[in-house]
Amino acid sequence: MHYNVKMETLPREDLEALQLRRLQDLCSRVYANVPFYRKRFNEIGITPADIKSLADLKSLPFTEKQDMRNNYPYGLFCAPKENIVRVHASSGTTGKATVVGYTQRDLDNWAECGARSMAACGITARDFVHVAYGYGLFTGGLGAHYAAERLGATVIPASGGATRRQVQLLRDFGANALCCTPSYALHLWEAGQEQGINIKDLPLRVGVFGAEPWTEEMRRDIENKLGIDALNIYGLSEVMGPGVAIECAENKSGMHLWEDYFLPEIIDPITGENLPAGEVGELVITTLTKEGIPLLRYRTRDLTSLDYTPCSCGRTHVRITRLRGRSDDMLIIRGVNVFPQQIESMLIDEPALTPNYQIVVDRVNNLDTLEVQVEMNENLIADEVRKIQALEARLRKNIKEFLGVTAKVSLKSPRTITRSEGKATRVVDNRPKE
Ligand code: DLL
Repeated sequence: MHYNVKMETLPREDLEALQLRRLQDLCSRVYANVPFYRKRFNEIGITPADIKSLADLKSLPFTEKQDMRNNYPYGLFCAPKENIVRVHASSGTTGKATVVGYTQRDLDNWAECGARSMAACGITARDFVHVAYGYGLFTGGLGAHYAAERLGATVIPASGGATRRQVQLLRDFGANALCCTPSYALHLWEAGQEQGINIKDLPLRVGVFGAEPWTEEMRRDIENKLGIDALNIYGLSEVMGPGVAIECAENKSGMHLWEDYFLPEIIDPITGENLPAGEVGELVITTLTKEGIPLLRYRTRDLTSLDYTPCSCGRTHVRITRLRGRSDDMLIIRGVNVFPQQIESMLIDEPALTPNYQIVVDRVNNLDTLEVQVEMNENLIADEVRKIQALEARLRKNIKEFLGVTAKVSLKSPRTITRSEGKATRVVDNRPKE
Protein backbone atom coordinates (compact mmCIF):
# COMPACT_ATOMS: atom_id res chain seq x y z
CA MET A 1 0.00 0.00 0.00
CA HIS A 2 1.41 3.39 -0.97
CA TYR A 3 0.58 6.76 0.53
CA ASN A 4 2.14 8.78 -2.29
CA VAL A 5 2.51 6.34 -5.14
CA LYS A 6 4.04 8.85 -7.55
CA MET A 7 6.94 9.84 -5.30
CA GLU A 8 7.43 6.39 -3.79
CA THR A 9 7.89 4.80 -7.21
CA LEU A 10 9.69 7.66 -8.96
CA PRO A 11 12.20 6.29 -11.51
CA ARG A 12 15.80 6.58 -10.27
CA GLU A 13 16.73 9.09 -12.96
CA ASP A 14 13.98 11.47 -11.87
CA LEU A 15 14.82 10.87 -8.22
CA GLU A 16 18.46 11.81 -8.83
CA ALA A 17 17.53 14.90 -10.81
CA LEU A 18 15.33 16.02 -7.93
CA GLN A 19 18.08 15.27 -5.41
CA LEU A 20 20.57 17.38 -7.33
CA ARG A 21 18.21 20.35 -7.51
CA ARG A 22 17.51 20.08 -3.82
CA LEU A 23 21.18 19.64 -2.93
CA GLN A 24 22.12 22.80 -4.82
CA ASP A 25 19.36 24.71 -3.12
CA LEU A 26 20.45 23.34 0.27
CA CYS A 27 24.07 24.42 -0.26
CA SER A 28 22.97 27.94 -1.19
CA ARG A 29 20.71 28.17 1.86
CA VAL A 30 23.26 27.02 4.42
CA TYR A 31 26.01 29.15 2.82
CA ALA A 32 23.84 32.22 3.05
CA ASN A 33 22.39 31.64 6.53
CA VAL A 34 24.66 29.50 8.71
CA PRO A 35 28.10 30.96 9.55
CA PHE A 36 29.38 27.49 10.52
CA TYR A 37 28.83 26.16 6.99
CA ARG A 38 29.96 29.33 5.23
CA LYS A 39 33.26 29.14 7.12
CA ARG A 40 33.70 25.48 6.13
CA PHE A 41 32.97 26.14 2.46
CA ASN A 42 35.44 29.02 2.51
CA GLU A 43 38.10 26.93 4.24
CA ILE A 44 38.09 24.36 1.47
CA GLY A 45 37.68 27.00 -1.19
CA ILE A 46 34.34 26.04 -2.71
CA THR A 47 31.09 27.88 -3.18
CA PRO A 48 27.59 26.45 -3.64
CA ALA A 49 27.96 27.08 -7.39
CA ASP A 50 30.68 24.39 -7.50
CA ILE A 51 28.13 21.67 -6.75
CA LYS A 52 27.23 20.56 -10.27
CA SER A 53 26.52 16.87 -9.78
CA LEU A 54 25.58 14.50 -6.97
CA ALA A 55 29.17 13.23 -7.05
CA ASP A 56 30.36 16.70 -5.98
CA LEU A 57 28.80 16.02 -2.60
CA LYS A 58 32.02 14.20 -1.72
CA SER A 59 33.95 17.45 -1.76
CA LEU A 60 31.89 18.79 1.14
CA PRO A 61 32.93 18.31 4.76
CA PHE A 62 31.08 16.03 7.20
CA THR A 63 28.94 17.36 10.01
CA GLU A 64 29.11 15.57 13.35
CA LYS A 65 27.14 15.45 16.55
CA GLN A 66 29.95 17.39 18.20
CA ASP A 67 29.36 20.27 15.75
CA MET A 68 25.77 20.44 16.98
CA ARG A 69 26.96 20.44 20.59
CA ASN A 70 29.53 23.16 19.88
CA ASN A 71 26.75 25.30 18.46
CA TYR A 72 24.28 24.50 21.26
CA PRO A 73 21.42 25.26 21.23
CA TYR A 74 20.47 27.16 18.05
CA GLY A 75 23.77 27.93 16.30
CA LEU A 76 23.14 25.70 13.27
CA PHE A 77 19.56 26.86 12.68
CA CYS A 78 19.08 28.10 9.14
CA ALA A 79 15.62 29.68 9.36
CA PRO A 80 14.65 32.86 11.23
CA LYS A 81 13.36 32.25 14.76
CA GLU A 82 9.84 33.31 13.85
CA ASN A 83 9.64 30.48 11.32
CA ILE A 84 10.66 27.78 13.80
CA VAL A 85 7.48 26.23 15.15
CA ARG A 86 8.81 23.35 17.24
CA VAL A 87 11.99 22.01 18.83
CA HIS A 88 12.99 18.50 19.84
CA ALA A 89 16.14 17.37 21.59
CA SER A 90 17.94 14.14 22.25
CA SER A 91 19.52 13.91 25.66
CA GLY A 92 22.26 11.48 24.72
CA THR A 93 24.24 9.66 27.33
CA THR A 94 27.24 11.97 27.25
CA GLY A 95 27.60 15.72 26.84
CA LYS A 96 25.05 18.35 25.94
CA ALA A 97 21.74 17.59 24.30
CA THR A 98 21.44 18.09 20.55
CA VAL A 99 18.63 20.48 19.74
CA VAL A 100 16.72 20.47 16.48
CA GLY A 101 14.20 23.00 15.17
CA TYR A 102 11.41 22.54 12.63
CA THR A 103 9.62 24.99 10.39
CA GLN A 104 6.00 24.30 9.45
CA ARG A 105 7.20 22.90 6.14
CA ASP A 106 9.64 20.60 7.97
CA LEU A 107 6.75 19.25 10.05
CA ASP A 108 4.68 18.74 6.89
CA ASN A 109 7.49 16.83 5.23
CA TRP A 110 8.03 14.77 8.37
CA ALA A 111 4.33 13.82 8.46
CA GLU A 112 4.57 12.90 4.76
CA CYS A 113 7.56 10.60 5.40
CA GLY A 114 5.76 9.14 8.41
CA ALA A 115 2.50 8.55 6.53
CA ARG A 116 4.40 6.82 3.71
CA SER A 117 6.16 4.70 6.31
CA MET A 118 2.96 3.63 8.05
CA ALA A 119 1.31 2.84 4.73
CA ALA A 120 4.33 0.70 3.81
CA CYS A 121 3.62 -1.33 6.98
CA GLY A 122 0.09 -1.99 5.72
CA ILE A 123 -1.63 0.53 8.00
CA THR A 124 -4.66 2.30 6.49
CA ALA A 125 -7.04 5.14 7.32
CA ARG A 126 -9.40 2.59 8.86
CA ASP A 127 -6.87 1.50 11.48
CA PHE A 128 -6.44 2.51 15.11
CA VAL A 129 -2.82 3.26 15.91
CA HIS A 130 -1.64 3.00 19.52
CA VAL A 131 1.43 5.21 19.99
CA ALA A 132 3.49 4.11 23.00
CA TYR A 133 6.66 5.97 22.07
CA GLY A 134 7.26 8.73 24.61
CA TYR A 135 5.72 12.14 23.82
CA GLY A 136 7.99 15.06 24.59
CA LEU A 137 11.41 16.22 23.49
CA PHE A 138 12.00 12.70 22.13
CA THR A 139 10.80 12.56 18.51
CA GLY A 140 9.19 9.10 18.77
CA GLY A 141 5.76 9.99 20.17
CA LEU A 142 4.91 13.13 18.20
CA GLY A 143 6.58 11.73 15.07
CA ALA A 144 4.42 8.61 15.01
CA HIS A 145 1.40 10.64 16.06
CA TYR A 146 1.41 13.07 13.13
CA ALA A 147 2.35 10.29 10.72
CA ALA A 148 -0.75 8.29 11.63
CA GLU A 149 -2.95 11.39 11.55
CA ARG A 150 -1.65 12.38 8.12
CA LEU A 151 -2.53 8.90 6.89
CA GLY A 152 -6.03 9.43 8.21
CA ALA A 153 -5.80 6.68 10.82
CA THR A 154 -7.12 7.09 14.36
CA VAL A 155 -4.37 7.83 16.88
CA ILE A 156 -4.40 6.58 20.45
CA PRO A 157 -1.73 8.83 22.02
CA ALA A 158 -0.81 6.56 24.94
CA SER A 159 2.83 7.74 25.28
CA GLY A 160 5.26 5.66 27.38
CA GLY A 161 4.72 4.29 30.87
CA ALA A 162 1.80 2.96 32.94
CA THR A 163 2.32 -0.40 31.30
CA ARG A 164 -0.57 -2.33 32.90
CA ARG A 165 -2.99 0.33 31.77
CA GLN A 166 -1.56 0.32 28.25
CA VAL A 167 -2.40 -3.35 27.89
CA GLN A 168 -5.98 -2.66 28.98
CA LEU A 169 -6.18 0.16 26.43
CA LEU A 170 -4.91 -2.15 23.71
CA ARG A 171 -7.73 -4.52 24.59
CA ASP A 172 -10.51 -1.98 25.16
CA PHE A 173 -9.76 0.37 22.23
CA GLY A 174 -8.91 -2.48 19.88
CA ALA A 175 -5.80 -0.97 18.28
CA ASN A 176 -4.70 -2.53 15.00
CA ALA A 177 -1.19 -1.09 15.06
CA LEU A 178 1.31 -0.54 17.85
CA CYS A 179 4.21 1.94 17.73
CA CYS A 180 6.93 1.52 20.39
CA THR A 181 10.43 0.20 20.91
CA PRO A 182 10.76 -3.55 20.24
CA SER A 183 11.84 -4.16 23.84
CA TYR A 184 8.74 -2.35 25.11
CA ALA A 185 6.52 -4.47 22.84
CA LEU A 186 7.78 -7.56 24.66
CA HIS A 187 7.31 -5.83 28.00
CA LEU A 188 3.67 -5.09 27.07
CA TRP A 189 3.16 -8.74 26.12
CA GLU A 190 4.61 -9.86 29.44
CA ALA A 191 2.44 -7.39 31.38
CA GLY A 192 -0.56 -8.76 29.47
CA GLN A 193 0.27 -12.33 30.47
CA GLU A 194 0.37 -11.25 34.12
CA GLN A 195 -3.11 -9.73 33.89
CA GLY A 196 -4.64 -12.57 31.91
CA ILE A 197 -4.72 -10.56 28.66
CA ASN A 198 -3.13 -12.34 25.72
CA ILE A 199 -2.18 -9.71 23.15
CA LYS A 200 -2.27 -12.43 20.51
CA ASP A 201 -6.06 -12.62 20.93
CA LEU A 202 -6.56 -8.87 20.38
CA PRO A 203 -7.20 -7.13 17.00
CA LEU A 204 -3.57 -5.94 16.92
CA ARG A 205 -2.10 -6.76 13.50
CA VAL A 206 1.10 -4.79 12.99
CA GLY A 207 3.93 -3.27 15.01
CA VAL A 208 6.09 -0.31 13.93
CA PHE A 209 9.19 -0.81 16.01
CA GLY A 210 12.44 1.11 16.17
CA ALA A 211 14.55 3.65 18.08
CA GLU A 212 16.89 0.91 19.32
CA PRO A 213 18.86 -1.94 17.76
CA TRP A 214 17.13 -5.31 17.50
CA THR A 215 17.71 -8.58 15.70
CA GLU A 216 15.85 -10.90 13.29
CA GLU A 217 15.61 -13.36 16.18
CA MET A 218 13.83 -10.74 18.26
CA ARG A 219 11.45 -10.01 15.39
CA ARG A 220 10.51 -13.68 15.26
CA ASP A 221 9.98 -13.76 19.00
CA ILE A 222 7.73 -10.67 18.94
CA GLU A 223 5.74 -11.91 15.94
CA ASN A 224 5.12 -15.29 17.59
CA LYS A 225 4.18 -13.92 20.98
CA LEU A 226 1.98 -11.01 19.87
CA GLY A 227 0.64 -12.64 16.70
CA ILE A 228 1.50 -9.59 14.54
CA ASP A 229 3.75 -8.44 11.70
CA ALA A 230 6.70 -6.61 13.28
CA LEU A 231 8.29 -3.98 11.03
CA ASN A 232 11.45 -1.99 11.46
CA ILE A 233 11.39 1.81 11.40
CA TYR A 234 14.49 4.01 11.45
CA GLY A 235 15.10 7.62 12.23
CA LEU A 236 17.12 9.99 14.34
CA SER A 237 16.24 13.33 15.82
CA GLU A 238 19.17 15.18 14.24
CA VAL A 239 17.91 14.26 10.77
CA MET A 240 14.14 14.43 11.49
CA GLY A 241 12.78 11.68 13.77
CA PRO A 242 11.06 8.35 13.04
CA GLY A 243 10.24 7.72 9.38
CA VAL A 244 13.59 8.36 7.68
CA ALA A 245 13.42 4.73 6.54
CA ILE A 246 10.92 1.87 6.85
CA GLU A 247 10.57 -1.79 5.97
CA CYS A 248 7.78 -2.68 3.58
CA ALA A 249 5.29 -5.34 4.64
CA GLU A 250 5.79 -7.08 1.28
CA ASN A 251 9.41 -8.03 1.90
CA LYS A 252 10.47 -7.13 5.46
CA SER A 253 13.97 -7.00 4.11
CA GLY A 254 15.80 -3.70 4.50
CA MET A 255 14.29 -0.26 5.10
CA HIS A 256 13.38 2.05 2.20
CA LEU A 257 15.00 5.39 2.89
CA TRP A 258 12.99 8.33 1.50
CA GLU A 259 15.55 9.57 -0.98
CA ASP A 260 13.62 12.62 -2.13
CA TYR A 261 14.24 14.00 1.37
CA PHE A 262 17.46 12.29 2.44
CA LEU A 263 20.62 11.63 0.48
CA PRO A 264 22.45 8.61 1.92
CA GLU A 265 26.11 7.61 1.70
CA ILE A 266 28.08 4.85 3.37
CA ILE A 267 31.60 5.61 4.51
CA ASP A 268 34.43 3.79 6.16
CA PRO A 269 34.12 5.08 9.75
CA ILE A 270 37.90 5.28 10.14
CA THR A 271 39.09 6.78 6.85
CA GLY A 272 35.89 8.62 5.87
CA GLU A 273 36.13 7.22 2.32
CA ASN A 274 32.89 6.39 0.49
CA LEU A 275 32.10 2.67 0.25
CA PRO A 276 30.27 1.00 -2.63
CA ALA A 277 26.69 -0.31 -2.36
CA GLY A 278 26.50 -3.55 -0.41
CA GLU A 279 29.42 -2.81 1.90
CA VAL A 280 28.78 -2.17 5.57
CA GLY A 281 29.95 1.14 6.96
CA GLU A 282 28.69 4.29 8.65
CA LEU A 283 25.52 5.87 7.29
CA VAL A 284 25.92 9.53 6.35
CA ILE A 285 22.80 11.56 5.58
CA THR A 286 22.33 14.91 3.87
CA THR A 287 18.92 16.41 4.58
CA LEU A 288 17.76 17.73 1.20
CA THR A 289 14.72 19.78 2.18
CA LYS A 290 15.10 20.68 5.84
CA GLU A 291 14.79 24.37 6.66
CA GLY A 292 15.04 24.54 10.47
CA ILE A 293 18.36 22.78 10.87
CA PRO A 294 19.59 21.31 7.59
CA LEU A 295 22.58 18.99 7.84
CA LEU A 296 25.27 18.41 5.23
CA ARG A 297 26.79 14.92 5.26
CA TYR A 298 25.75 14.15 8.82
CA ARG A 299 27.66 11.20 10.33
CA THR A 300 24.99 9.10 12.04
CA ARG A 301 27.45 6.57 13.58
CA ASP A 302 24.93 3.89 12.57
CA LEU A 303 26.39 0.92 10.73
CA THR A 304 24.49 -0.44 7.72
CA SER A 305 24.77 -0.90 3.94
CA LEU A 306 22.82 0.32 0.91
CA ASP A 307 20.81 -2.02 -1.28
CA TYR A 308 19.74 -0.62 -4.67
CA THR A 309 18.29 -3.90 -5.98
CA PRO A 310 14.65 -3.46 -7.06
CA CYS A 311 12.06 -4.33 -4.43
CA SER A 312 8.90 -6.15 -5.47
CA CYS A 313 6.80 -3.63 -3.52
CA GLY A 314 7.48 -1.17 -6.35
CA ARG A 315 9.20 1.46 -4.23
CA THR A 316 12.29 2.73 -5.97
CA HIS A 317 13.93 4.19 -2.87
CA VAL A 318 17.15 2.53 -1.73
CA ARG A 319 17.01 0.14 1.20
CA ILE A 320 19.30 0.26 4.23
CA THR A 321 19.93 -3.12 5.77
CA ARG A 322 19.11 -3.82 9.42
CA LEU A 323 21.40 -1.70 11.55
CA ARG A 324 24.44 -3.53 12.86
CA GLY A 325 24.60 -1.21 15.83
CA ARG A 326 26.39 2.08 16.21
CA SER A 327 30.10 2.40 15.76
CA ASP A 328 30.21 3.88 19.26
CA ASP A 329 28.15 0.95 20.70
CA MET A 330 30.82 -1.51 19.80
CA LEU A 331 32.44 -2.95 22.88
CA ILE A 332 36.11 -3.69 22.85
CA ILE A 333 36.68 -6.46 25.34
CA ARG A 334 40.34 -7.28 25.74
CA GLY A 335 40.86 -6.18 22.16
CA VAL A 336 37.99 -8.16 20.68
CA ASN A 337 35.16 -6.20 19.03
CA VAL A 338 31.73 -7.26 20.24
CA PHE A 339 28.32 -5.87 19.30
CA PRO A 340 25.55 -6.37 21.88
CA GLN A 341 23.28 -7.68 19.12
CA GLN A 342 25.60 -10.61 18.47
CA ILE A 343 25.01 -11.68 22.04
CA GLU A 344 21.26 -11.05 21.74
CA SER A 345 21.06 -13.39 18.73
CA MET A 346 22.49 -16.19 20.82
CA LEU A 347 20.15 -15.71 23.75
CA ILE A 348 16.82 -15.25 22.07
CA ASP A 349 16.43 -18.64 20.45
CA GLU A 350 16.98 -20.36 23.78
CA PRO A 351 13.53 -21.55 24.94
CA ALA A 352 14.46 -21.55 28.64
CA LEU A 353 15.35 -17.85 28.59
CA THR A 354 13.36 -14.62 28.36
CA PRO A 355 14.46 -11.79 26.00
CA ASN A 356 15.48 -9.66 28.99
CA TYR A 357 19.21 -9.34 29.24
CA GLN A 358 21.94 -6.96 30.22
CA ILE A 359 25.62 -6.97 29.39
CA VAL A 360 27.86 -5.76 32.20
CA VAL A 361 31.42 -4.76 31.40
CA ASP A 362 33.99 -3.97 34.03
CA ARG A 363 37.72 -3.86 34.60
CA VAL A 364 39.25 -6.00 37.32
CA ASN A 365 43.02 -5.96 37.89
CA ASN A 366 43.45 -4.08 34.60
CA LEU A 367 41.59 -6.76 32.70
CA ASP A 368 38.22 -6.25 30.98
CA THR A 369 35.46 -8.52 32.19
CA LEU A 370 32.24 -9.34 30.38
CA GLU A 371 29.16 -10.65 32.12
CA VAL A 372 25.94 -11.54 30.37
CA GLN A 373 22.96 -11.48 32.70
CA VAL A 374 19.81 -13.00 31.31
CA GLU A 375 16.51 -13.93 32.87
CA MET A 376 15.23 -17.48 32.93
CA ASN A 377 11.58 -18.21 32.37
CA GLU A 378 9.38 -19.68 35.09
CA ASN A 379 9.75 -23.27 33.93
CA LEU A 380 13.48 -23.34 34.25
CA ILE A 381 13.52 -21.78 37.67
CA ALA A 382 11.54 -24.72 39.02
CA ASP A 383 14.18 -27.02 37.58
CA GLU A 384 17.32 -28.25 39.17
CA VAL A 385 20.45 -26.23 39.70
CA ARG A 386 22.32 -28.70 37.54
CA LYS A 387 20.29 -27.77 34.45
CA ILE A 388 20.83 -24.07 35.05
CA GLN A 389 24.56 -24.58 35.35
CA ALA A 390 24.62 -26.65 32.17
CA LEU A 391 22.81 -23.91 30.24
CA GLU A 392 25.18 -21.24 31.58
CA ALA A 393 28.14 -23.36 30.49
CA ARG A 394 26.68 -23.89 27.02
CA LEU A 395 26.08 -20.17 26.47
CA ARG A 396 29.56 -19.36 27.73
CA LYS A 397 31.00 -21.85 25.27
CA ASN A 398 28.99 -20.42 22.35
CA ILE A 399 30.07 -16.86 23.13
CA LYS A 400 33.70 -17.95 23.30
CA GLU A 401 33.40 -19.93 20.09
CA PHE A 402 31.50 -17.38 17.96
CA LEU A 403 32.69 -14.07 19.37
CA GLY A 404 36.10 -15.04 20.68
CA VAL A 405 35.70 -13.59 24.16
CA THR A 406 35.40 -15.20 27.54
CA ALA A 407 32.20 -14.20 29.29
CA LYS A 408 30.57 -15.00 32.56
CA VAL A 409 26.95 -15.99 32.01
CA SER A 410 24.54 -15.50 34.90
CA LEU A 411 20.97 -16.75 34.66
CA LYS A 412 18.72 -14.56 36.76
CA SER A 413 15.31 -15.16 38.31
CA PRO A 414 12.29 -13.96 36.30
CA ARG A 415 11.58 -10.20 36.48
CA THR A 416 14.88 -9.19 38.07
CA ILE A 417 16.27 -7.22 35.12
CA THR A 418 14.84 -3.70 34.91
CA ARG A 419 12.36 -3.15 32.07
CA SER A 420 12.54 0.05 30.09
CA GLU A 421 9.59 2.06 28.83
CA GLY A 422 11.60 3.44 25.94
CA LYS A 423 15.03 2.49 24.71
CA ALA A 424 16.32 -0.54 26.62
CA THR A 425 19.66 -0.30 28.39
CA ARG A 426 21.47 -3.37 27.14
CA VAL A 427 24.98 -2.49 28.20
CA VAL A 428 26.32 -1.28 31.52
CA ASP A 429 29.97 -0.36 31.16
CA ASN A 430 31.60 0.19 34.54
CA ARG A 431 35.14 0.51 33.20
CA PRO A 432 36.92 3.72 34.18
CA LYS A 433 36.90 6.28 31.35
CA GLU A 434 40.28 6.61 29.67
O1 DLL B 1 15.14 7.10 18.16
C1 DLL B 1 13.87 8.30 16.49
C2 DLL B 1 12.96 7.15 16.36
C3 DLL B 1 11.81 7.11 17.14
C4 DLL B 1 13.21 6.14 15.45
C5 DLL B 1 10.93 6.05 17.00
C6 DLL B 1 12.34 5.09 15.29
C7 DLL B 1 11.20 5.05 16.07
P1 DLL B 1 17.03 9.37 18.57
O2 DLL B 1 16.57 9.30 19.97
O3 DLL B 1 17.71 10.60 18.09
O4 DLL B 1 15.83 9.20 17.58
O5 DLL B 1 17.97 8.12 18.34
C8 DLL B 1 18.46 7.81 17.08
O6 DLL B 1 18.51 5.43 17.53
O7 DLL B 1 20.95 6.91 15.41
C9 DLL B 1 20.07 4.69 15.94
O8 DLL B 1 21.31 4.48 16.58
C10 DLL B 1 18.94 4.26 16.85
N1 DLL B 1 17.83 3.72 16.05
C11 DLL B 1 16.73 4.35 15.62
N2 DLL B 1 15.95 3.49 14.90
C12 DLL B 1 16.60 2.31 14.88
C13 DLL B 1 16.34 1.03 14.31
C14 DLL B 1 14.99 8.11 17.50
N3 DLL B 1 15.23 0.77 13.62
C15 DLL B 1 19.30 6.55 17.12
N4 DLL B 1 17.26 0.05 14.50
C16 DLL B 1 19.81 6.17 15.76
C17 DLL B 1 18.39 0.28 15.20
C18 DLL B 1 17.81 2.45 15.62
N5 DLL B 1 18.69 1.45 15.77
